[in-house]
Amino acid sequence: MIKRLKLNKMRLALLVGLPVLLSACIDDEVEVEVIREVEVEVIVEVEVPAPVPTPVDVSYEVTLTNLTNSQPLSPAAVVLHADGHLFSVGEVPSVALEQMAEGAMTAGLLALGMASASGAGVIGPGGSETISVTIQDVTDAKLSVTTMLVNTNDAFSGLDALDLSTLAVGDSWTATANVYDAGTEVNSEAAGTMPGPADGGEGFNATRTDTGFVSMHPGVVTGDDGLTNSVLTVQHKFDNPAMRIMVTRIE
Ligand SMILES: [Ca+2]
Ligand SMILES: [Ca+2]
Repeated sequence: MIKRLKLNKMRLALLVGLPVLLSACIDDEVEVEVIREVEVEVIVEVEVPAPVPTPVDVSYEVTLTNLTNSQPLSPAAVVLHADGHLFSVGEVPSVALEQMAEGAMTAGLLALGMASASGAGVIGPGGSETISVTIQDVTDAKLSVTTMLVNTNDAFSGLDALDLSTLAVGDSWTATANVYDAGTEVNSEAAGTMPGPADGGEGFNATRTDTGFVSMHPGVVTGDDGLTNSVLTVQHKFDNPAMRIMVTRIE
């Protein structure tokens, strides 16, 4: 037996009126179908996207000064990276480092950075250049710098993975940089083997003919030292350091 009742028509002072059909089996004999109108408050949750913060520029000026007597420095690579190293003494050099140290090619090293900048040109002995590099929202990058001593087979100077996290706006950091041997090309100092103005010889060569690891550079042997096939003179010799590096965070 079905008993149909209309019960309790309700109206709430809220939003939407909806007919609701309620069926209930009360016992074996009575089934009550309740129709009532209720008003339902509909709460619609709308996801409002969080405001996108405006990127903040973090910028550095890197001033390089050539301290050598007669070793032009190739256009420098200034690289901001998250971690890792561009070079490490005792470690096998990357091809990108080999290309820079033998032939002043920096594209490979520059590509390793979250941000990077290239020097505008050669820094002659006694000269300096300030290179700016900017990254957004990152204040704990590592800074690496490399440049080739171009009157050598594979000597370079630079800085590896300086932690910038403590450098506040306006702060500066200064150090002198030593000369390293990339370990990829034997230091023959012979005519035809060095790309700088003393020789005008070969730059990068994919063959590796040296120790195979990065080391401090032992120095060049020149014609004045009695190496008859060397195109270098005593003026091309260098004692560490070869470059001064000043880093200033400007924003
Ligand atoms: Ca070498
Ligand atoms: Ca090589």
